[in-house]
Amino acid sequence: ATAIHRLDYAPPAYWIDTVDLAFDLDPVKTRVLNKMRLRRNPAVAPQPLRLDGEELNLARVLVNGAGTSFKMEGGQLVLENLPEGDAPFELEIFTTCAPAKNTQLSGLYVSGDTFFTQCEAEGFRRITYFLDRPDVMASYTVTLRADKVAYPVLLSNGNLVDSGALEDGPNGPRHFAKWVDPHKKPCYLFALVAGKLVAREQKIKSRAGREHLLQVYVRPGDLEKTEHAMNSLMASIAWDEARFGLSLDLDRFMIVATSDFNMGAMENKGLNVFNTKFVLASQSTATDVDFANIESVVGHEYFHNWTGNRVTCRDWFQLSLKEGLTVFRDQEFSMDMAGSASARAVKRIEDVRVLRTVQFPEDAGPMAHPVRPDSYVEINNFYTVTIYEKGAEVVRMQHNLVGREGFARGMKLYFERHDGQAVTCDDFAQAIADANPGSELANRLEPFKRWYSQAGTPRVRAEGQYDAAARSYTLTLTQSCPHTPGQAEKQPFVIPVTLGLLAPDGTALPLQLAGEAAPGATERTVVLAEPQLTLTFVHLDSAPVPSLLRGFSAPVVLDCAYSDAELLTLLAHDSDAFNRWEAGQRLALRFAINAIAGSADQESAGAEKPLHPAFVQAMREVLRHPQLDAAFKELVLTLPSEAYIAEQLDVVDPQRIHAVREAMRAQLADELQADWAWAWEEHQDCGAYRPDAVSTGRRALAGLALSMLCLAARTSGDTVWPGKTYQRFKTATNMTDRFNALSALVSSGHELAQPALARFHALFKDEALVIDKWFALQASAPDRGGDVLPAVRQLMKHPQFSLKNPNRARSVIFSYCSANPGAFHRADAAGYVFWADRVLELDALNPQVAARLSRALDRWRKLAEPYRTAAREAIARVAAKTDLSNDVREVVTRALA
Ligand code: B3K
Ligand code: ZN
Repeated sequence: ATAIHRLDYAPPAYWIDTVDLAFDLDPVKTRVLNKMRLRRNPAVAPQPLRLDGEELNLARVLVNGAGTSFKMEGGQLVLENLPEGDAPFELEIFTTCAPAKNTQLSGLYVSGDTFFTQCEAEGFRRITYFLDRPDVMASYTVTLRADKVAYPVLLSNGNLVDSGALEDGPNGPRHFAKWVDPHKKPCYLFALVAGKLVAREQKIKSRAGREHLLQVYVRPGDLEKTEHAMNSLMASIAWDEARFGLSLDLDRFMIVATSDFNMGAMENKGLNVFNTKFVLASQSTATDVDFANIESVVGHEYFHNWTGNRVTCRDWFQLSLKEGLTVFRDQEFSMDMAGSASARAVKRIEDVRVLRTVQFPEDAGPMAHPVRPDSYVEINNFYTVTIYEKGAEVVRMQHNLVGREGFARGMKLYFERHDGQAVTCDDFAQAIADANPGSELANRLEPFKRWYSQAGTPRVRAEGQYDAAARSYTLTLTQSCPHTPGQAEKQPFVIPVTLGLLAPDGTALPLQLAGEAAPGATERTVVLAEPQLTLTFVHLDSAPVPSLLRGFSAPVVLDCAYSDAELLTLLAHDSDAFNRWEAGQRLALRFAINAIAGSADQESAGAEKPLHPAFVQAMREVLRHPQLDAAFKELVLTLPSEAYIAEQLDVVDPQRIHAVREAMRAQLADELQADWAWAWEEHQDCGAYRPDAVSTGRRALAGLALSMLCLAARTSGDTVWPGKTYQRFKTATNMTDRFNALSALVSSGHELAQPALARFHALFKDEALVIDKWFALQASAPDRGGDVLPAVRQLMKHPQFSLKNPNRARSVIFSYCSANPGAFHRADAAGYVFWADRVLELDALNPQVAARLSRALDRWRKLAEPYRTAAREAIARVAAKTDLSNDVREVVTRALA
């Protein structure tokens, strides 16, 4: 497979104006009749028509109703003898495909007797021959024909214009449905669904006065679990109208859930297809996190209706145009839904935590790529945290540089200019800047756009100098960016740094720069656009504590030589909740790193107490704080993850990191035992279940308290708390409390964990999404003497395990390989052997899922021996397989490069 380059983009040689598709749906052999009206693109020199196709059986090709010559070249159908001139012509293509055999879940496939499609990025070519590229936008008419008993519901994009009975077939009555999509779209937004489904329905009237029918389709029996998804959809519609003036442009908007899905959900025009995980929720089967995820994913897919569908991507290199922007929009939606300033900060911290633990490593590893990549082999490998989450940060910086109102103006201009078009990341940034002349963004647009073109996480070094005689404080900010594959030299980034200064007693100081007439506000945003920026603040009576990068104002690593005392001041007093949390994380990280370095020549790192008493006391004060919200406390009292600690080190010994972090957890559990008991009593009762921000935070803190109390019991031999936890597990009235209690027993390794797991399974054996949790919890349990890998192998033999179902495969294999470093990185290399076997096994079934798993060893070069050599051997073993998919091939090739 060869790489595709962004600079090779050329407009299509033909346009497809209309597509009329007729499907005879049959799991074994589905017939697809595709009638298109095409015309040459007058802007491009005359050339043959090359249509993409994959795993199709071609039966017939007609041009303007007559047979024509064609040839196959590199999988493409090539037509050379087309009518000359610019007049439209008809092309009719008849093919068949085999949905039941489609284990890749791309194109047309069957999930539990229901037909689904997934076309983004390049699945449409697995349905019919087509110009499978996002800049070809056509009007679609779709007719679905199928057996009526097996497939009573027939759905496609747009409006249902006709339906009725057909002549009986060999299996009895047949019927049809005809759908017309009123909007032009690229083929990746095409969808059909056919099967036995039921729908929750809701009629709404938009602000604009238009009536719409909303439907959430699920399997019979799941209907009562769709209320939250429907509420989230209605909230999304209202939010987009209120915040951006964007209304629903369809009479009917449908969501359909499937349990076999490669990712979270898909924004097909008017017919979103969702992983059941992001639709189905009831208080007894879904956790608070599930409820929040559903709200956010329903919002995300809905927001794509404008950012992605009405304005789409010119080519797949521009993927972040729609994904980064839409993630930014769903993040803002969740924050606005959460309400309070504190709840917004909690969401911000959670988002940054994902960015730093997943995207920063990606940006420092072999798969590093710019937000707008320059090349790829397999586009599916580029649906990454860089495109999505870093892309959202790049949009967020633009938002912050022009302000909330300015950004809304920019969005308006973007749609005025580009509605109905397929455009680029440049077009987006240009619109935001043009709507805000004179703004920092408009003044520095070209250098700002390096965030799109340069990979790697910039580092900002901050050095402060207090001059007592002059009563001034000089802050020097210096930026740099490490090399990334193919990009040795980096130009300076435009880095907005939001900052404040605190007096030693924690009060916020008014900021006045030398040369300014009067003191200003206590917070401002400076822009670091050159390699270095020096700021002198005046009229300061003592050395201030700088609070930098507030709200995580740019996706960078901030290096600042804070003293412990300064960090404790920020933790206790910073008015910026993000930096308050960050100060605690920095302290914890510092103790972790010291303990890891110190334990280098010791037998067992776990025997120490890595945390300083002042830190433990500060944690106690946060935990007991009368004003802070429970959700925020839970975040502060959660230690940085093993993955995040690993990211700070040049050489990574996963076992040592695991041991040190466990020792830190045990210390917090032991030394704050009375405080955890207090926190549990204070927060364990949340009344009737509601998944709102306040009660979610209370349950999270109660859950953390319980797990700490079980951990403390492990050292002390106490049986009271494990007993209470088991009781809680049995009597809980919602999944959050029940699962937190179960996790507390499992993660403390208490003997009650086994009976609890068995009971949990018995209770929920028919709830697939809960069984996924049951598998995942065991595969991600803390390793004790290498016991997790055998348990994982055993789980794979469980009758409910299946490699073909992505959710199930992820719950066992990914939970172990990607989310349990202490268990996965074994000195005997057995974890890596397991990984390589699973990558190869999965690749034969589903390359997209296999390629995700293949990334688990991305950071092998940083590993200490013996892990490093063993990991490389495992990757090399995968790479040695000759018939790998492009997907896995690209990942392992880059890993070894
Ligand atoms: N756009 C889809 C992702 C498609 C992934 C294809 N491999 C979901 C989303 O981002 O909303
Ligand atoms: Zn998306």
